[in-house]
Amino acid sequence: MTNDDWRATYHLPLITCHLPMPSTVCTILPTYNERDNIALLIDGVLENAITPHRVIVVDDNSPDGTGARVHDAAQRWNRPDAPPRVILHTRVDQKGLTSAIQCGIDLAVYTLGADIVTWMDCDLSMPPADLPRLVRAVEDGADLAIGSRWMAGGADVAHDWSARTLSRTINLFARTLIGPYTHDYTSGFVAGRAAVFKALRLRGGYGEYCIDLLARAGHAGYTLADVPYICVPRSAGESKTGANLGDYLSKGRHYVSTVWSVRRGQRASS
Ligand SMILES: Nc1nc2c(ncn2[C@@H]2O[C@H](COP(=O)(O)OP(=O)(O)O)[C@@H](O)[C@H]2O)c(=O)[nH]1
Ligand SMILES: [Mg+2]
Repeated sequence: MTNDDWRATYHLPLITCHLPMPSTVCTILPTYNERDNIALLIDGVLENAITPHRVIVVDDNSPDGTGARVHDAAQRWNRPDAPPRVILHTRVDQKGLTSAIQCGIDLAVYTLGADIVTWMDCDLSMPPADLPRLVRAVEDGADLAIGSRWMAGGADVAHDWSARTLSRTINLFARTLIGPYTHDYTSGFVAGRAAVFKALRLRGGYGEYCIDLLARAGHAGYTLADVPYICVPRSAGESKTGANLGDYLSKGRHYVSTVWSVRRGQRASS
């Protein structure tokens, strides 16, 4: 007997239930020498997940053995009868943060069919417990959600006064020149709809890619939502961009020139 036969025989009303399908989320974790952070981060992301959630680690063949730690985590999380939740993608012939994130996005969107893609640093400075709030913001209608330090509820307790002042100043400059699309153009803690990444590819170097992506997305009419979070100190290992005033000033110079070129691009296209 089919369902319809049962209904006809017992005069049952037809009840249709429209439950929203949960989004499938894929988090890209770009790593270079994050041996002592990566397993904790993978566990944190998957334990806090609010929807079907997978992790892709894009590791540039880290000499410290990060890949082996990911392999161990995959053994714990993956089941033979289900799609893998932890995927390790090792690159041997390419290096760099922007291309690593883009590589992960391509795998997530075009190979795994993810609805929402997120990424974050793998030093535990961006708490994985905050990730669901970014995912929720996208599920609630934003095209991109940005973990933001420079707004009410957000903060940076990882860096000293000079680095914080420089970051705030650059963000003020970016908001003034590019537009008030976000409070944290240099965030690097992002979640977004797959459709956005089908339309926009990452470009530019470390950190600059984030200014460039958020500016182009805002200018193209996508909805950006800021989600406050508190950036905490790196848990273990070393920063790849350096942590002294000279390093911050050098980063700042690249950020300022990116803001200028984005602004010029906006003017040329409008
Ligand atoms: N795959 C890959 N990841 C990188 C590379 N450089 C940095 N990362 C990762 O990018 C993230 C940000 O780097 P981090 O050292 O935290 O920079 P900071 O936040 O400026 O101090 C971390 O997860 C790094 O492991 C790279 O060349 N390739
Ligand atoms: Mg970091």
